[in-house]
Amino acid sequence: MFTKILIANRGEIALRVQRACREMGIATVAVHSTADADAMHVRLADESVCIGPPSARESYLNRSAIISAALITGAQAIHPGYGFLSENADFAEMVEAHGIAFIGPSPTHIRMMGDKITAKTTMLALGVPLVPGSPGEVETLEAAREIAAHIKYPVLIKAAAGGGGRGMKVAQDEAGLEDAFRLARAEAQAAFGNNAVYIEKYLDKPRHIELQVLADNHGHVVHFGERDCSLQRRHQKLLEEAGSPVITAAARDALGKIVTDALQKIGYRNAGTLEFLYQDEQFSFIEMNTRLQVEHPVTEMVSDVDLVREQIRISAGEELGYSQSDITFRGHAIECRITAEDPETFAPSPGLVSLFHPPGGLGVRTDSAIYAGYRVPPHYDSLIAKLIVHGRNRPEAIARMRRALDEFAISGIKTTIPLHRRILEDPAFIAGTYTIHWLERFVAGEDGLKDGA
Ligand code: MV4
Repeated sequence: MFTKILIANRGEIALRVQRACREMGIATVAVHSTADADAMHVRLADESVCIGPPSARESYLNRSAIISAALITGAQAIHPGYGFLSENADFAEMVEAHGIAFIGPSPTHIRMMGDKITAKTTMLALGVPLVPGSPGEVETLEAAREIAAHIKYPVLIKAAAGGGGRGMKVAQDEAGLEDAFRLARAEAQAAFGNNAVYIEKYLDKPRHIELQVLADNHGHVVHFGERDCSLQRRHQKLLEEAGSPVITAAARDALGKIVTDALQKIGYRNAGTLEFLYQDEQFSFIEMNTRLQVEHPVTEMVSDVDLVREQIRISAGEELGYSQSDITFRGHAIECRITAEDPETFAPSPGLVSLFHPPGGLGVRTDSAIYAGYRVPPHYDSLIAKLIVHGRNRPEAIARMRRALDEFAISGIKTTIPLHRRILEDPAFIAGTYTIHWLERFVAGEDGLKDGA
């Protein structure tokens, strides 16, 4: 087992990884920008190294500075967290070339899933269900027309290098196809330097359901059930649940079997998440994330497994040591992402936190790196806390989340806590019938009411 790990991240996820390391008796190295010198992840680490100025490009994305920090401190492994360099295959390769373990999948698998077309053709060949669409890249407008006519409108043009909704265009009918095709290609070229696009049938009211997996280096692959991440606004998730209110145990088991068999065949290792759209009781694979995700705690709460500890054990070459039938799910978990933003306009609200009192009690977990007297810097993501609750069932988890949100005291900055309170009171949320479009309308509706008043 490693004796020292460098954590190439900041904020709550840096603390989250430190916690797993500490429980395993592993020393931690923090890296930080000059803006984060007073940050909690620096204070709580055994050692820290300043890797550059505030801009992420020059610090948390500074690959050689981070690798130098690992070499200087004698860290044997690097955990990338999420975001930043977590899905950068070149970085993973650099890390390994320096004799340091990258706590994540192989560079080959990161690269394979980073290209959405390769990810889809790989999954198709392995028997994972997909949305009807082009088998691969669509290079010409004529080819796009042919495929769209075959799968029927509306269709969606997506960038191969995309993900998270960037470079996506809907064509409602043949008249709209040319514009959608050209725009998607131009956007993809500008945003990713890669104009490859593909086509899918547009699903109008899906849920976003993702499956958590772990694979060791010995051919064992298991899944930890699904998360429902349908509550999003502009591709930013606000609230996640495990399990999904609409997925049965039988459907979960069936999908889990298909997915674990597929990943076993390609020799995938470490943590991963497969994203699906779920509509009319059908799962359709869209993308795979080759990292630990922000919302992993809801899976931990229902499975009672420390996913970061498992990532570290796997990376050190240990076997999982349990099989699928040993993984059981208990109760229901909900996570609210609390950001330093105006809850109505979503304008960023960095600044000095004058008071910080997180909620506690049975079944309540707060993952956060902020404290009273901390100044939220304007340079990074606005996530300041993840509030996670567990209950014996969904109604109990909802009641607990409402209670925890009411207890949460943060002063000095605006946060999205009031928005979460409203969501948790809404009949559509309580019924669990929402799709990926619900939150956008919910937020706009509130604005509409105000404008009309
Ligand atoms: C789709 C879709 C409908 N039909 N694909 C958006 C981000 C990217 N991960 C995939 N996305 C979508 N792909 C087909 N064939 C609708 C979306 C989508 C979406 C997906 C998940 C969560 C929120 C979303 C919001 C808008 C659109």
